[in-house]
Amino acid sequence: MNKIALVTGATSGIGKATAQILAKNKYKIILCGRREDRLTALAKELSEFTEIHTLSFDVRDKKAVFENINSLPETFSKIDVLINNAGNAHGLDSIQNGNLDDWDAMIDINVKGLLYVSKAIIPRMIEQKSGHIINIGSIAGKEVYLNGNVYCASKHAVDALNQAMRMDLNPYGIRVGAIHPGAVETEFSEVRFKGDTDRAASVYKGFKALQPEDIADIIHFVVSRPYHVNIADLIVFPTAQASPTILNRS
Ligand code: NDP
Ligand code: 8X3
Repeated sequence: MNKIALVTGATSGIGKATAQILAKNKYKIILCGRREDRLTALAKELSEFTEIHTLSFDVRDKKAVFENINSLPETFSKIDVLINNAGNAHGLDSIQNGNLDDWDAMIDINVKGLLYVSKAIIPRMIEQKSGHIINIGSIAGKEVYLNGNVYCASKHAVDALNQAMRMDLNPYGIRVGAIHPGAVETEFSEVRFKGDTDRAASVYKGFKALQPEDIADIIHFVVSRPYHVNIADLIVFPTAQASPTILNRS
C-alpha cells in the first residue's frame, strides 16, 4: 500500500519540492498551507502521479489545526510521514529594535505551529506503532547570528523538540529526525524582508545557494531508508557556505 505523507508549508519552497518528489515516488500526499490557490494548483499538478488531499489552515490557529487534521477522510487517515516544514523568518533586526509582531509570528508559527500539528498527528502514529516525523530546523537552530535573535531561538527550539520527540516517541517505534539547511533559495527571504525583492535576491547573490529540490531530495532519501535506520540530525550547506555568515561569494 502506498505510504501517506503530510507536508506543512507545501505551497512554496522546500515543502512544495518535497511534495513533488514524494508524489513522483508514489506517496499519497496531504498538502497543507494557507494559500488555497497554490494548494489547488499543486494538487492538480501532482494528481497525475498519486492521490492528493489538501488542507488549508494557519498552523497558528490550534482549533483549525485539529479540525483540519481530524477531518481527513479514511483513505488519508493513516499518516506514515509528517514533514514539519511550515515556517519563516520575519525581520532581521537587533533585539533592541525587534518588532513584537515579527517575534509573535516566528514563535507562533515555527514553534507552536509545529507543536500543534505534531500533537494532532502523533496519537495516530502511536496507535499505528509506526511513523516518521521530519522536523525542518535550520543552521539558525545550531548557531546564532547577528540580528537573527528570535528566528534563531525559534529554530533552536525546533532542534530541542526534535531531540525530545525522538526520546518520548522511542517506545512506539516512531522515527524522528531533523534536517537543518543553510541558505536555500526560496521565498524565505522575501517573507523575511516583507516583500523587498531586491534585498531578498541579494541574499543569494555571488554563490550557488541550495535549491528547494536539493533538500527535497535529501528528505526523500531520509524517508526511504529501511525502517531500522533513523537519520536523526542533518546539517546541509551549499558548498559556498561554512556558517550562517561565512559565505564564499564571487
Ligand atoms: P517559503 O517561504 O518558500 O515557504 C514557507 C512555507 O511555510 C509556505 O508554504 C507557507 O505557506 C508556509 N507557512 C508560513 N507561515 C504559515 C502559517 N502561519 N500557517 C501555515 N503555513 C505557513 O520558505 P522555505 O521553503 O525556505 O521554508 C520552509 C522551512 O525551511 C521553514 O521552516 C524555514 O524556516 C526552513 N529553512 C529555510 C531556509 C532557507 O534558507 N530558505 C534555511 C533553513 C531552514 P502559506 O504562506 O501558503 O501558508
Ligand atoms: C534560514 C537560514 O541562515 O538565514 O533558516 O537563518 S538562515
